[in-house]
Amino acid sequence: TLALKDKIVLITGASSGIGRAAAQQFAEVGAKLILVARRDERLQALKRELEEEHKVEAHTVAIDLQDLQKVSALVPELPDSFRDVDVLVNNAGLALGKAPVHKNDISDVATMLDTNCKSLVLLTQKVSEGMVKRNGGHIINVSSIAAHEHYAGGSVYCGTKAFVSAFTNAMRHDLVGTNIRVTAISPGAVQTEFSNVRFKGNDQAAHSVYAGIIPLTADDIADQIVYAATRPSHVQVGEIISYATYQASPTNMARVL
Ligand code: 8X3
Repeated sequence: TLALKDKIVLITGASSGIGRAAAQQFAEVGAKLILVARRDERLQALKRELEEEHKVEAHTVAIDLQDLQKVSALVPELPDSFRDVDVLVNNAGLALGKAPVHKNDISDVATMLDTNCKSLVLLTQKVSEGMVKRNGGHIINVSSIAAHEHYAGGSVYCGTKAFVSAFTNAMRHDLVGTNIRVTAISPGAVQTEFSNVRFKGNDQAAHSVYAGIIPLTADDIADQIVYAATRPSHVQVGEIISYATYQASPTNMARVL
């Protein structure tokens, strides 16, 4: 799509899952990528792949998004040719554990709040400053169906995603009257490393999340992100909520396959 040719797209959590798939799909349509994640080796491999296969430029930033000083410094430290971000994809986020509220692990709680909420707010502030000056841009926040439908063992994760959705909708008010678009993408069951992270390497627990259904894929969600980003400039997609077909909520899946 011509609309994204040479546009600068910054993606957090770009080394795996939805973020990685989004980087590949944006590269396919000729965007320049800023890839942000912790794992530098994976970022370097992805950068090489995108540059070789799609002939686009990519810049990597290997930081832990929990480090708010590094998040603050991210935009000022970008090379000049990457500084004017056109599309910000706040994709990085995680769930840790499924503890009930009276047993929440406070260190897990802090990691979820820092990554899913605090760092997203800070990076959005830093990138949107430039977007407001240039009067244009698109902020795409990856939320979850967990923002809308809450479940036992998800008090903090669901809370962080409800935050992401509310933050997204409120900032649309702040930015109304500008050419900046604001979108939330709220997926259901997507098979990525999400559940391996949530269950801390208990692969059987992770696997059972998707048992008996055909889960969404990272590419399915990347497709929605690129869809939102490629609408004509007068069209602002507010939110895309999607489920696996054999899923009706985070906890209601027909495991019949
Ligand atoms: C999606 C995963 O289990 O909260 O974020 O629906 S879940």
